[in-house]
Amino acid sequence: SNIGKMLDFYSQFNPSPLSIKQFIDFGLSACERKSFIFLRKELPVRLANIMKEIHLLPENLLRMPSVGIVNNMYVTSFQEIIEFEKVEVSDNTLDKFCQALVKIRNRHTDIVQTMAQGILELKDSHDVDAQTENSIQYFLDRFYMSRISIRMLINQHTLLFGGVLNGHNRHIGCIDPHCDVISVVKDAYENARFLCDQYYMASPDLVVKQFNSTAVNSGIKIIYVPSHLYHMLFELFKNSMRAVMEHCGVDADNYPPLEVTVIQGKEDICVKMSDRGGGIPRSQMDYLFKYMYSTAPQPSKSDAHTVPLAGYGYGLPLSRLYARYFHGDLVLLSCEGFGTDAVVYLKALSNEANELLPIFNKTSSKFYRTSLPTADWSSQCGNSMATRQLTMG
Ligand code: W6P
Repeated sequence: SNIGKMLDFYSQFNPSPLSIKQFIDFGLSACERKSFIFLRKELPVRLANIMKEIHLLPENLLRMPSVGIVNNMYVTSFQEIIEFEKVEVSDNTLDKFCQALVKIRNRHTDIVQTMAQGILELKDSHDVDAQTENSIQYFLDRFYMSRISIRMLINQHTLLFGGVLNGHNRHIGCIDPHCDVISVVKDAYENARFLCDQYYMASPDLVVKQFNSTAVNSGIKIIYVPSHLYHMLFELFKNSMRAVMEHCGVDADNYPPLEVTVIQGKEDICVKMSDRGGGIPRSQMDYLFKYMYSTAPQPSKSDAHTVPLAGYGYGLPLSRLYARYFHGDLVLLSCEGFGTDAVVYLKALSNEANELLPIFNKTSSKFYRTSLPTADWSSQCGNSMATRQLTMG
């Protein structure tokens, strides 16, 4: 088929990762024509790379209605963009392209929920073996990372060229060249606390510290996408608040505060969030980032006033993807019986903050066909997760 040929063609190319510095330079030169020429190739390449991978999913999952819906949306969006493959570049073309991007962004708004629905459909209809689970984890990390990256490209183009120019705004697209980390910490805290207060009628305080190893304490600034940082911190705050409230009990007179330390290093900026929420045992740690264990039916809309603060939904795995997207990371370290530290690592230098993108190739396709390694460490306790970590090196 024609669409199949086009997918084969575009999936041969590797996506071209951009650094935050390149996004900034691109935004400052602000040539819509250049951006259009780049995106009309790059977007189909990124779409095709991940669409090829959808087809390698375990058949059981591929047959689920929601996964079919997701796939069809990708096909539609892919077709809409390759319409621009060899049109003449006129002002009209550029306008049409912006409109197409907005339409595509809107179409894909609920993809995360739809995909989660597909996982539920699978769990309800089949027994999911460890092999399938492993493939799903591998796929979803790559699928959601691809989605983050495509939305970033679309947001940059539409913000820079789609609307009215706002000269008073220091942002370049969705990037803030002077993103004040502590402001984002406080913003995320306030909004998480609002939810916590609603649910528990109380909330732990926040103590912020900053440590600047390279210069005087003049605030810690980073060139970054504030919405991504906010997303990660809001998620971590909700988890920490829930842990503290559940651990100390809602009738406590006071709660141990959440401590956030923001550290400026030469290479990294670290945001460490410490709670005394009782921690989690090591045996449960890996589950926090597993999509299969985090997929529970959404509470109905009529239950809106009783939704828990943090449901261990896809919040943590997605937050870690946001961190990794520009070569940062999100790491948890817990002491059961005491509390948990979460650290968000960000690249301090914008030229080192490159997009991390999944590429479709022999290695990635092999992953879906390769069986899990058999254990070569004894494990009487049969903790399959811990054992697998060791055997996979
Ligand atoms: C906990 C569990 C958790 C997950 C993520 C972040 C913080 C925390 N605290 O007890």
